[in-house]
Amino acid sequence: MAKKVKPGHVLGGLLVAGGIFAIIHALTRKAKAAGLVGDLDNDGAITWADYNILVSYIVNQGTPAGEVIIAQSGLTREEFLRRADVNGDGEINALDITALEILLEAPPEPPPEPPPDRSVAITLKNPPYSNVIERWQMRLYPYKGAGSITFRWSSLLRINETAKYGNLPSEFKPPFPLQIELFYDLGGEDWEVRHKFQSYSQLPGYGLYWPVWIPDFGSYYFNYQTKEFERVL
Ligand SMILES: [Ca+2]
Ligand SMILES: [Ca+2]
Repeated sequence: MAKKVKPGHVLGGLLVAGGIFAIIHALTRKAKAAGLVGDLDNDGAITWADYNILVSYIVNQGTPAGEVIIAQSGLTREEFLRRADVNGDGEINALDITALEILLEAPPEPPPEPPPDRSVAITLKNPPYSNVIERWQMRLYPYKGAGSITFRWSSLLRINETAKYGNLPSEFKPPFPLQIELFYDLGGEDWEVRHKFQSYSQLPGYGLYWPVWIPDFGSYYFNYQTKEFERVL
């Protein structure tokens, strides 16, 4: 990081010299905005190096030395002047140094938190009775604690289809228990449960249970052979 140069007293008598450039600047303000205001070395970021350039420019504004600073920036003249007007008031003066200083000393804005993806998707892997099982269905329960009667049904899925539950409300907290039923086709619209299990023994009507839990929101395979959830990458 370049050493910060304090503008201090050197600026006092030099601000008037900016007048002619303020006029030029005003004429070019409509130019298409291309880069970051304040980025005078054109490296894509605002740093103390830009601050030092701005101070040097303002000190030398209206002199050949000022023109050299513009030329060294690699920017077009109008783009340099646009970026040097940090506070956007149409003039380049000490107020822009203050504005740039505020930008530099402000804590960086934390990146916005992406909203959590409150969805669960389960696909079966190695389901049993693969010669006769054609459909499956699943219920997703909201939390590991027993006793909840709130749950989400999947539709009746083909055996290779994924059960998806999107926009789950806040009461759905991982890890999630589940119930699965596997069906075979009786013909017509009739299906018979061939196999079922659940994460709990307590819920009625499900003798089989394996104490396995969907670990989190996200997409998983449930591997019937290992009885584990495998995250879908
Ligand atoms: Ca820069
Ligand atoms: Ca300004």
